[in-house]
Amino acid sequence: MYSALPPPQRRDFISVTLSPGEAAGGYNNSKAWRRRSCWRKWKQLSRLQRSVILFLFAFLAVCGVISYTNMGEQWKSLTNKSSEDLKPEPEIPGLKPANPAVLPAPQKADANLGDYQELSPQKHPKPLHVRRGPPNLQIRPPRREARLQTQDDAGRAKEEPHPADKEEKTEKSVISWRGAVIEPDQSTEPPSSKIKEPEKPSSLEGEDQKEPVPINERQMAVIEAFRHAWKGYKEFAWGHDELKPLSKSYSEWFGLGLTLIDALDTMWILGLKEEFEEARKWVATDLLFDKNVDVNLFESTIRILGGLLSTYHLSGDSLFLEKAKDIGNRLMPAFNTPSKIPYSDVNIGRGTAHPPRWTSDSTVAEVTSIQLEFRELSRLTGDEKFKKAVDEVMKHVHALSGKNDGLVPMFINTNSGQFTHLGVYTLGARADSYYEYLLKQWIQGGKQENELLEDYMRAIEGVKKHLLQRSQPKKLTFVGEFAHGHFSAKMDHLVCFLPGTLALGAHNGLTADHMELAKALIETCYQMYAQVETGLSPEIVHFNLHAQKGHKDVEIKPADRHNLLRPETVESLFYLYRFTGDKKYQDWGWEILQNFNKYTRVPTGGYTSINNVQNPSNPEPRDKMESFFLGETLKYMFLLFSDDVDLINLDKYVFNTEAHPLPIWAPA
Ligand code: DMJ
Repeated sequence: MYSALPPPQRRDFISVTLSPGEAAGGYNNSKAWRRRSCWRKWKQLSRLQRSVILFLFAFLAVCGVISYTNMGEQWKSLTNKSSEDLKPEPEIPGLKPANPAVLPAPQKADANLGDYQELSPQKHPKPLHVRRGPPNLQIRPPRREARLQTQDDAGRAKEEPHPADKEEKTEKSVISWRGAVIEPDQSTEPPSSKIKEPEKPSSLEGEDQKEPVPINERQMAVIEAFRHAWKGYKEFAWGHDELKPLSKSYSEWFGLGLTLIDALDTMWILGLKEEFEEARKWVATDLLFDKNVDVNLFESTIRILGGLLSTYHLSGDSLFLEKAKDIGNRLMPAFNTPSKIPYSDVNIGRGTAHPPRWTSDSTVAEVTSIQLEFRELSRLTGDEKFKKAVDEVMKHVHALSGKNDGLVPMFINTNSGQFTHLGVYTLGARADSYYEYLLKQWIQGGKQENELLEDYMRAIEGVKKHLLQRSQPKKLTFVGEFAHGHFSAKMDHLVCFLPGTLALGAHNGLTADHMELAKALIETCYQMYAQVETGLSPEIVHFNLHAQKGHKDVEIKPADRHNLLRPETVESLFYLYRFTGDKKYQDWGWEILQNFNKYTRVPTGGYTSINNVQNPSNPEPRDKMESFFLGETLKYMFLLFSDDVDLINLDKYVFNTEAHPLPIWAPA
């Protein structure tokens, strides 16, 4: 019998066996029988017994009514209280951000509360607030109104956990560079390779409610410079890629409003809400990616995808995430190559990709400096395909032969997947951000992906072994190039990202000598400005290896004496100032800003690249303002002059190579 029965489908079933009599008896019959027997029993009781029972019933009924009324009162007050807790904070006039941020979902606050209680049951649970108005930023818009809001928040802040409690939580992962070799924190679980749930923008996760540091005069000067640049762009190039400030027109590269998108998060950080609002409207109505246009994968990733993602994080406005998803998807055909090393160009309207016309190579920097953005896009959308595609590139390059002590050649073939043009090693154009992204991906992923760290550490050793030299007469440490067995004392201005990256690594627990090297190199980058007639660096310098009377350390060839308003030196000054607090870095940045104002500012609006940094009386304006001047150079200037470490906190954000801050993922 048992074996003939089908196996139970679920473990929690209940079987009831009815006896034939019960089954046949029927429900009504048995109920009537029970009624009759109760009545008979009641009749058999004495009068006293009946009275006692009736009295007990009456007493219980009265008690029941009283306790019901009390519970009702309590319940009413409880529900009133919780709905007050959930009521949005009163809005403070003038404090609304340019775009109201997406409000945090109440259940998210609940979830946080749960985590918090679980982690530290001895601490008071955080009160549940659903905030309106400006998003609770880890960066705070540096505005006067923001300060007013913080005063208003003061009472509320009392209810927040003590900052020391928070420090206690983060202490483990923040390791100072000071003091020899410091092991990175490896105590947390490796990040899951599977993306599970879409993430929320980081603006909604901030806890900080400290008093914002007031902006100072130098920061005001940056705001003024930005406004001047923006005035030119708005008047003569609105919605186009780049401003041509002298001819009062514009140039088109992708036809996607490159300057506007690159500048979005800078406006947010500088607190320029009117400008931000106007630009946001353009993104909402005019930024359309359904265009038959070829874009460069790397440039559109770092500027457009990166700019949209960081603006989404800072503002909490889902418009930017929607646009980021759109462009991200349209760039994916680039990865359809035999080797999975992406092509350099994609037609975002047609969904086709191809290498440049003259070669099937991509540059190494291009294919290895799109990872921060695509990985973040996967995290936000829950769609793994973006991360998978770019991680595959990194894994492939990690395993590839042809490196020289961790230094990579400049080109990689999209068919074979092999490095090409072997034998030339530089930290400048075509390789630069490969090194930068090794470190930054490692930081982004919570310092768990050891291959990235390995490659980075090996590469820096390679730099020390093959590319470092000292100039004469000032003995400046510089990074040259190595071509087919020969050292060349040539250094691109692009290489000046390196001091900042080294300092960031040291701050994240890598060896203290990286910080020493960073300090030496930033001095050199500063000298690339200071030793030049206009106080502005050329695109490329050659260092003197031998002392010669009347010669400076820095030599400039006629073809290299242009300046494109590039950010790398100010970028590194910012990192160095953040991590050392040495004011000289701010002073150097201030000199550079003044020289930009002196030689590149166009009176009718905008700034221009120049052709000759050696001729103060005629620096030969080139009539072009690159989008990175607003996206990077002015943003890093503003951050450099700030003393507020929470204005883009470097333990919470990592900048992409176009200065767009993306959140560091919490360890799994
Ligand atoms: C920017 O687009 C990025 O910083 C890139 O990594 C290098 N070139 C420019 C700025 O110089």
